[in-house]
Amino acid sequence: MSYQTILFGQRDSVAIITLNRPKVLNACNRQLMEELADALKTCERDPAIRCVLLTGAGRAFCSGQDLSALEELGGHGEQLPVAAHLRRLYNPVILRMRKMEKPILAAVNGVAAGAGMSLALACDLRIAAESATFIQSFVHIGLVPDAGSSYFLVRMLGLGRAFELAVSERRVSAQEALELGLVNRVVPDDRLAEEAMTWARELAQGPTRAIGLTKRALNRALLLDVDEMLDYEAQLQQIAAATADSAEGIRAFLEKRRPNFQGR
Ligand code: LHQ
Repeated sequence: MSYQTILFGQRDSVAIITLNRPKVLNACNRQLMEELADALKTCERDPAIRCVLLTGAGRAFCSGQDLSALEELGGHGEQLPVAAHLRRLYNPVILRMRKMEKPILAAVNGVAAGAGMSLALACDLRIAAESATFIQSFVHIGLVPDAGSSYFLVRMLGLGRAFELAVSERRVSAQEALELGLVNRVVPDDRLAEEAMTWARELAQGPTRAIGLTKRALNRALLLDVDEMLDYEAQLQQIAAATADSAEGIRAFLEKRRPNFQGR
């Protein structure tokens, strides 16, 4: 599939997906969501890809649903089939991101608004430029958080702070997002691309299976009781311990050298 609304490249086992509609701050229309889903499918399936880096072209990360393209949904006013649109285009992308057993790093280069903020939160890690901002734009237009924003916010912030953010018109700065735990790192704007790539490369050189299984564990840890979780950890460890990378990690430790993981 050739893409018009995203850029898709690969460097050093890192797939780089750039949302690319800069004139509308990378707002999501139907085509962008379909292309993003397709690119994520490739990332999932290609064993040579061991980390995904998601970023935006121009001055924004993503401004959420393209509000000038609502006619693509078909219908209007009360008849606007928003639920069907979310289920068809957004929810599969968010699920794919959470279920992909590879690390996904968001390089948040500018504003992340509405479902654009949801996309950033659906990544495993976030590095933000100093000037990046985060807005739960939904409430500004009389809507509720979607594309996973309510799920992620309440888990990352706790109930009180999630509610405050979801119903406020406030833009959260990168620094505040760091203090709240919404992003992992903040770097000067002109360092973002390089720092993000360095981090993505490090992640791509890791034991990919163990990292993927860790993601599976943390997804489940949000839902299970401690006894069930202990058992689930034991199951996952059985799988991880059988990987070539685990054998290499143990061998490298005993030989006092750095491991050379192959992602298997
Ligand atoms: C845009 C957008 C945009 C179109 C900037 N659409 N053009 C909802 C409904 C249905 C189904 C599925 O899901 C959803 C989920 C959602 O995501 S709802 C939330 C949708 N997003 C928003 O409400 C955010 C709207 N944008 C803004 O509030 C501002 O643009 C932000 C705060 C992001 C950035 O502000 P500024 O830096 O001041 O930029 P700007 O407003 O001047 O935008 C630059 C251009 O981009 C401008 O076009 P123009 O022709 O005047 O240069 C905007 O119209 C366009 N743009 N976001 N979502």
